Amino acid sequence: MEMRKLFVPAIAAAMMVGSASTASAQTVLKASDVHPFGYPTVEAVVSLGKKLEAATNGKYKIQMFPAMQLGGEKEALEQVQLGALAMTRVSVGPVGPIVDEVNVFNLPFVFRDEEHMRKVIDGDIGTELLDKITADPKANLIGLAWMDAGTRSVFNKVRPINKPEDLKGLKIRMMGNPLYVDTMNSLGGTGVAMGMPEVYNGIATGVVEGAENNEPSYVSFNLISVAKYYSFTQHLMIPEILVFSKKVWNTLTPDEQALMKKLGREAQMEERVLWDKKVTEAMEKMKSTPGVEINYITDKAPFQAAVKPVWDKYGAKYAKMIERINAVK
Ligand code: GTR
Repeated sequence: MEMRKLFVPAIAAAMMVGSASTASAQTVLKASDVHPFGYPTVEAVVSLGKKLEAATNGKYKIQMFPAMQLGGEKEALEQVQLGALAMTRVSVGPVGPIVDEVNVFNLPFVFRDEEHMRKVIDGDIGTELLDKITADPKANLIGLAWMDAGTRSVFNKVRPINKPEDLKGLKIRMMGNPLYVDTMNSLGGTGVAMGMPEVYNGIATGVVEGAENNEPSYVSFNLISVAKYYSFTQHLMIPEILVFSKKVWNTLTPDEQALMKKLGREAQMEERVLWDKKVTEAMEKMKSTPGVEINYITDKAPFQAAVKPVWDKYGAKYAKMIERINAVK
């Protein structure tokens, strides 16, 4: 067996391990996502689970808890750190306060466009930042894969936003990361940190006047029914991340870990195909929903100028990384 193992690729070896242990109990790896089934990030992880089950001959199975069944992303990350969940797909937003290096992706207008962002997460920088998460001794996480979450724009129930001044007096929900609250405050609005489970009611009851997100989330979380003005401010392009529990990871064999990494990379690529379709669907829904008003902003310069204090405050320590991100063509 040892000799044979030397000559077979890691993946085949992992399969052999699986087939040799068909009699033993199946290990259920619990996964979570704030989005429902059908959403690109959820489907990419479900697909990863099917492949994992096949490749290990049923030794492992992924059980998905979607749609905020287990709470928001902060809670999910805590569960993964403890090992109660094997993995979760979250925004880079809530990972920033745990592993500071990834906060570079949370800077407003850091990517030129989505193609640029994809090249960065697929390339050396993406791999390096996943490894930084894994290497962080206090994070207890394994950075497994990136996913695409398009571009975030402001929506609210008061008026369309065409210039930063239009945000004056509006309380806008941001994800729980001080960098985002500062971003909204610099843009002219008032940033309010809140978990996703509170956003719908928050807007409906007027705790905040709006929030910001990509088109699929605006539709999927049904925020479209409480905040009718969607303005393409496109101020943040935050990738999503699939993190694995270090505690659970350490129970996998090296071959199984290699298999998980390979499947993670495949999930990264599969998700974006689903993503592009989802954005088109969401736009159709937004255009066909009575009362929804969409406005495009052709000149982003005033918004980019407004966030200069955020760059002054947070940008300096990422200067080298930002240079490298800019150099990705
Ligand atoms: C979505 C993202 C989620 C979560 C959510 C939010 O776009 O997919 O991971 O970050 O936004 O605003 O809380």
